[in-house]
Amino acid sequence: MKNTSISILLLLLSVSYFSCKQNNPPVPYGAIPTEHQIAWQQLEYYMFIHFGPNTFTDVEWGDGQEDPKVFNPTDLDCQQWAATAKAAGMKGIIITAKHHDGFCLWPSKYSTHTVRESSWKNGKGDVLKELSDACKEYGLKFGVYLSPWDQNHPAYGTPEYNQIFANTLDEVLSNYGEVFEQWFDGANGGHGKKQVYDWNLFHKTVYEKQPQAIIFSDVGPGCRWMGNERGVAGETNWSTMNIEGFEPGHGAPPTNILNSGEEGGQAWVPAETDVSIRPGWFYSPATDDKVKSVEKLVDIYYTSVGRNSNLLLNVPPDRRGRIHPNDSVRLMEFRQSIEKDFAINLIKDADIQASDVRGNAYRVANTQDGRYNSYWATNDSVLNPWIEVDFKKETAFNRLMLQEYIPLGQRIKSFTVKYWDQEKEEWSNLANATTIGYKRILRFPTINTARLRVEFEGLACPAISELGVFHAQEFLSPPIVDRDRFGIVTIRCESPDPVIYYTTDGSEPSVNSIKYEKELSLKEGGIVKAISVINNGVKKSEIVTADYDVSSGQWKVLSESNEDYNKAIDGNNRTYVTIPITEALTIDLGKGYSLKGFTYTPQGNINAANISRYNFYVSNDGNKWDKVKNNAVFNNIKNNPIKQDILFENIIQTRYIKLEPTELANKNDKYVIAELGIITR
Ligand code: FUL
Repeated sequence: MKNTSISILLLLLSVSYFSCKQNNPPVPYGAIPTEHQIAWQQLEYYMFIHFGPNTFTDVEWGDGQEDPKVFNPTDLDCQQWAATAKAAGMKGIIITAKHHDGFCLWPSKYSTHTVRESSWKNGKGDVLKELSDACKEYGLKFGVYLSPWDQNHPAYGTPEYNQIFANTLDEVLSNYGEVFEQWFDGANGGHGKKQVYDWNLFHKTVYEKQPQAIIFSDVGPGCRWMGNERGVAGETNWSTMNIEGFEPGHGAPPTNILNSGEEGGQAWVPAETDVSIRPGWFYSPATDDKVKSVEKLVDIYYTSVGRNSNLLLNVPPDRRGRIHPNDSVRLMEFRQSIEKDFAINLIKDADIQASDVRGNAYRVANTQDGRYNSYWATNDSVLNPWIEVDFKKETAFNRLMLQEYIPLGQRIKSFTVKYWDQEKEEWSNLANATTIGYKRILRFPTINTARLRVEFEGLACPAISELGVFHAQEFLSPPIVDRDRFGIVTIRCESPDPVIYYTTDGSEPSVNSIKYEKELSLKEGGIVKAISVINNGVKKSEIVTADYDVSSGQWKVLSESNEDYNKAIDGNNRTYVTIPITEALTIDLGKGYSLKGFTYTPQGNINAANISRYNFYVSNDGNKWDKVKNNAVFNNIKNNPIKQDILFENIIQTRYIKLEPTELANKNDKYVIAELGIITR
């Protein structure tokens, strides 16, 4: 059997060698990238910085009415941001020069809500100047985010605003050197004031001042949002999409299209994955212990860079104006972890053959040379070729990396990975996948084999730049801590056979802490920190922190009693209740509490009918109600549906609470609550 396949292979190779030797490059297929888009794609990974008044006021969307004096970093150090980005392996930094509150991080002459009006440096500071200088010093690209939605500018909602926004853009793009990416936010949660944006004017302004800049928005034209803020690009991810007739924000194609792009789409608009290292985009001391784990970040790397998308990872500076040590340490661990995964390309010493090769300049060895610009290609008519890798000995691996030569367009529609099964003496399926694009990395359980084969299905003859096979480390999963509504805490771990240790006094757990053997009770709330360990601590997981307030065991849902409504207070974020929009959710807490605020956990799905605006009431007898929040906003809940911690201005003594929706993130006649909780601690 083995001999037969080798002879077939030799025959095929000699046929392709003697019969067809096209030495001209393949013709590009479909929409293709500009030289700037190619250079941009090769950056792969860079930093997002959300910084502004929100950093100091603990909100995700400032309403533009905040006192500019609140912006007062005590020790701002943009060099520390740049040094951190560089050490993390990032290629640039994009900063929120102006977020939805309209506050400008430079002393703009088109606004009165800027650093000039703040307390920082007595109004003499300029964050864009400091950051662009630091980026130059550290050899990093510099990019700017400007939100067209502006809740402060008095002209917003009038035709004049478009020119004012264009002037603002012009100012930023003229004064801080080269800008590699111009980030346009499509969000517009504004009530009352509506603005019809003049996108043509905005684009013209960008290209006039920074012709090389890649313009980001939901629909490009330089690169596109990939449809969620969780860090998960489509498994199928075309860099092509139809953008004609669409606009950023409300006029954008559905998020599933943004997520996967479109085969044969008329424009080249590659995906960019923007995601925050913390739950929210802006810094909050409340999230210091909620920085994403290395395991999570590595997963995000595979679902972004590994799926033909650049990764824009947000790292929000703290109130000093520095990147918090929890974030920077995590970034370094993340870099090390990725570098370890890809340290040894196992095909370096392997033999590679292909079923077809265009002329000599396109030989299959080009996929092994570590140079993006040399590639393997087949003759024009060969759309279904294969590559075979012979490691010459049993080799263990669990990652496969492929790169298409994108200057010729995105040509591969799907591919199948097979391994040689020594026992059965046949090729067995390892993975089926769809698109490749600039970079695709497949993950699968570790396999031991001497030979590997990739079969392609092309829309045009394939042009493959690089091939990589790696043996990445397996993580020891961190513990999963759950508490039910009666306050009973259980801890488990998905990796097999670890020992779990935990603390409840806030200290870091280690092998000397309490060993988890049975559930514990935390009725009145508390902090659990846990770690998984194997081999007596030789291998450790990351530490997980779960912070609980009083449990809901004694609570009762009073609204139209239907069993399911209890899912809103069952302590489980994975279950949720749907309630008719006309009905509020009322809860009897069983006794009076001193409330600092409440929490709303939405369903974690971007298309869910989560509450985006609400009224909140309290009562001591369940009859007479006080409204403590009136048509208030759950900021950015549509795109980032995470738990909302809402604080009241004063502590309120109450026994009954009521949440009433006034607007939903997605149109529906029912709304969703995964959990409703209170803040007393
Ligand atoms: C969204 C904004 O509304 C968020 O606040 C954040 O800036 C995110 C990157 O984009 O559209």
